[in-house]
Amino acid sequence: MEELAVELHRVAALKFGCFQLKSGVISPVYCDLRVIVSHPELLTRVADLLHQTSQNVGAQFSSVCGVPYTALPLATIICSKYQVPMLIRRKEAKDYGTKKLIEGTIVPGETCLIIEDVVTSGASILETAEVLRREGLKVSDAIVLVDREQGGREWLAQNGIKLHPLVTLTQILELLQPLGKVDAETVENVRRFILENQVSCPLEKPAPALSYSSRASLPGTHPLAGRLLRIMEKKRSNLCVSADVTDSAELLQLAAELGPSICMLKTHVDILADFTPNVASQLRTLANQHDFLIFEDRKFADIGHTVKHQYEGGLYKISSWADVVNAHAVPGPGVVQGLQAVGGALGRGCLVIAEMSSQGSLATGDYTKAAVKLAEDHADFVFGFICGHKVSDKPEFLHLTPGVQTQPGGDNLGQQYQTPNDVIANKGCDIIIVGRGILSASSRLEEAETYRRAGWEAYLSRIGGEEGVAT
Ligand code: 5BU
Repeated sequence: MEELAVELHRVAALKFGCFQLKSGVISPVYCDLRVIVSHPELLTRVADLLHQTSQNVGAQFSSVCGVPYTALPLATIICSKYQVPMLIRRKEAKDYGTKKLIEGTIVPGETCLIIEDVVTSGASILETAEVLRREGLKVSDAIVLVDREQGGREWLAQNGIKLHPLVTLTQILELLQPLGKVDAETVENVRRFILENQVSCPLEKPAPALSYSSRASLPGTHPLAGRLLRIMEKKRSNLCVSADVTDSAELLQLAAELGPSICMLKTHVDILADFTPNVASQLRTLANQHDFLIFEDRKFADIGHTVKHQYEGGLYKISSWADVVNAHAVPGPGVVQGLQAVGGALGRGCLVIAEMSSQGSLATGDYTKAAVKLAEDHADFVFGFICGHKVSDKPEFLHLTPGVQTQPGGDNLGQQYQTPNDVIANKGCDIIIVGRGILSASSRLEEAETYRRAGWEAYLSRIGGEEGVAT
């Protein structure tokens, strides 16, 4: 270990002095272990020691994954020398919609060992572990060259990962000081720095969820999403009623009666037996009067050229009265671009269907990720998702969830229900879409109010507020 400490110091992988970190904090020590790639002997020695540690601690594994980038060559040497299959984690976030996140053969159920050069908070290790775990692999141990002792070990332990460092920062100092490589003052400064800069465990302190109204004014929020978020806050409603009726008079009656309780009315205009343009204009009047948005659940899914016509023309002229429409991601960007060519100038907005509530839906995994990317790439027109759980961390995007009833369950044609509390408080979505849960009640208004209250209370519990403080 003494030899290792001296070598790391010699090649300036460890520097002592006064360094400003990315966070702005001044640190008396700087670990730049990337430089070891320029010192093949040291690189091989470190790889050997990492492997030896994995054996000493009895770690069981079938593959090794180095946290990108510094640990990649270390993992490569270990895998090559000791004949262990390697996995490579891709780091290019941009490609995540279309490219694999892990290269190499994944055998779900097997255990992968993580290799890392230096650990501070443990966030990089955990990120890598999460990607591996999502692919079905088990991760229980991480071997690391240097532990900065700033809380990473504890955080990883809470997430089921044992951290095994070759050496800690304190041990390095204890080895270097008697050799005259660092003075007593430096040792003391580093000790104090470690004590005063413990990284708090992100899991213990989740970022507070933003309120609807604060999200309304974010610079990246689409104007229509901003309007919707303000309506939600003003009416204390995250309820969208799915007005799945086949008679126009009933639709208008529903909009008039439930208008004050909802932030949005969802229609399927093509199930109306007696649609006329006058129905659309009366619906518009009611929407303006009661301050809710109209969402035509048309689920466009064709090439851009065709959806332009479907949106603007035909019998329904959807773009002339619906604030919001939705689109499947399956055709690729053209579908959104075609819709935007019509709706963009009218101030309309679009939701991308990232997931569906129906049993056996194919909109999962990489498809969902690609749908999120499609939305992010067209954020000047797409302002959210239809989904069953929160699919994007960007607070500018809204998550709307169909398949909601007070009792979980389903119907006999594959619909699956979650409760308002599950959708809003646990899954982190923003709007509940309720059809039959309200439509089949003897008093639709009373039932709508029950859903509105349930959705709103779940929202308040999510943002950690109480009635009256969600501003
Ligand atoms: P329900 O009566 O609450 O089951 O009606 C749900 C509505 O939401 C209905 O109009 C569906 O067409 C719509 N929906 C859905 O249920 N699931 C989805 O994934 C999508 C839309 Br997209």
